[in-house]
Amino acid sequence: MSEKFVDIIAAISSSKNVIITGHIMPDGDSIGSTLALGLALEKLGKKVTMACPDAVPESFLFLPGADRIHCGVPKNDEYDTIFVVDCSTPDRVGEEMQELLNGNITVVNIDHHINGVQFADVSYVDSSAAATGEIIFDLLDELGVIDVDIAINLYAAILTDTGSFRYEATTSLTHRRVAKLLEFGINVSRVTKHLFDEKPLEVFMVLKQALKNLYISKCGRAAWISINWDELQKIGAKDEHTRELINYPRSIKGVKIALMFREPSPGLVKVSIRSNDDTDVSKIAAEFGGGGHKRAAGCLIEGDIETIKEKVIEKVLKVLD
Ligand SMILES: [Mn+2]
Repeated sequence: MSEKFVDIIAAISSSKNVIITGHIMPDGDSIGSTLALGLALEKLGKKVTMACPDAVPESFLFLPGADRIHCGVPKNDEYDTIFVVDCSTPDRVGEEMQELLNGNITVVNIDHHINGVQFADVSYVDSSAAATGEIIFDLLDELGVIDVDIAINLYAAILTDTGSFRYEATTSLTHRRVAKLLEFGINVSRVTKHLFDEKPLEVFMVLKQALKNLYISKCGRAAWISINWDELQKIGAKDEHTRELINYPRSIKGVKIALMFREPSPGLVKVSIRSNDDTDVSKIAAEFGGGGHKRAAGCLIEGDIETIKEKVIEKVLKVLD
C-alpha cells in the first residue's frame, strides 16, 4: 500500500456516518467526485449522505447516484466525518455546510487547487492532478472498490475538468487513469452525449444574448463576455446554463486572458478568468477574494456588474502590460 493516503484511509476506517460535499455552483468534478467517493464508502459499509450546497445541474443528473445527492445539509443526522472534495477554501461549501465544518466532526479535504487554505483535520491536496477525480481514482483504486458506476462518475469528473483532455493540466497520468476507468466498461458515447451533446435550449438562448456583450481590448490580448441577472431572468435561464460562455472570448486568436462576468443572483457577480499563456490568473482572482488554478480561476464579488467589469478588466490590462 502506498503511503500517500494513510491518513485518509485511517479517517475512512474510523468513520461510520459520513457526509460528502463539493462546492457551490457545482461542476462535473465536484459532482463526479462526490458521487464516486460516496458510492465507494457505501460499498465499504459506511452510512453515506451525499450533498451539494446547490442543486445538481441538469447535465449531470444522468450520473449514477445523482438522484441521491441532497441539496443542502440534511437535518437531524449525526455525522462523524465530512469529506469535502474539490474545495480550496471552507467557504466554497456554502454557509450552511460551513457550519457543519465547525462542529464536532472530522473534516477530510481532497482537492487539486493551488494556494488553498488549510481547514481540515486531514488534507490531501495535489495541484498536479487535473481534477479532484484523479486523486479520488488513485484512492479508490488502492482500496479496490471501483465498479462501473464509480468509474462513470470519475470519468465525468476528469473529462469535464480537463476540457476533454484539452487543458494544460492534462498529463500522461490523466490518460493512464482514464484508460483504467474505461476497462470497467464505460459507455463513452452515452456519457459524452449527456455531458456535451445534449444541451438544454436555455444554453443557446443565453449564448445568443451574451454574444451581444462579447468585447475585445484594443491590444487584442484580453476579451470578455457577460450576462446579467435581468437578461437571465428574461430567458428563464439558470446559472448552470452560462458555464460554456467563457469558451468564446477564450478561443479568439491572440487573446491571452479571457473573462466571463455573470450575475447568478441580483448584485452578486461571478467572474471567471482563463489564461491562454503563462499568466497566472489565480493571482488576479486572489486580488478580488477568489482563487483557482494558474490557467483557470474565479471570484465572487458583490456590487454592480458594470462597475465590477471595469475594475477587473483594468487589473487584467495592467497585468498584461
Ligand atoms: Mn476540480
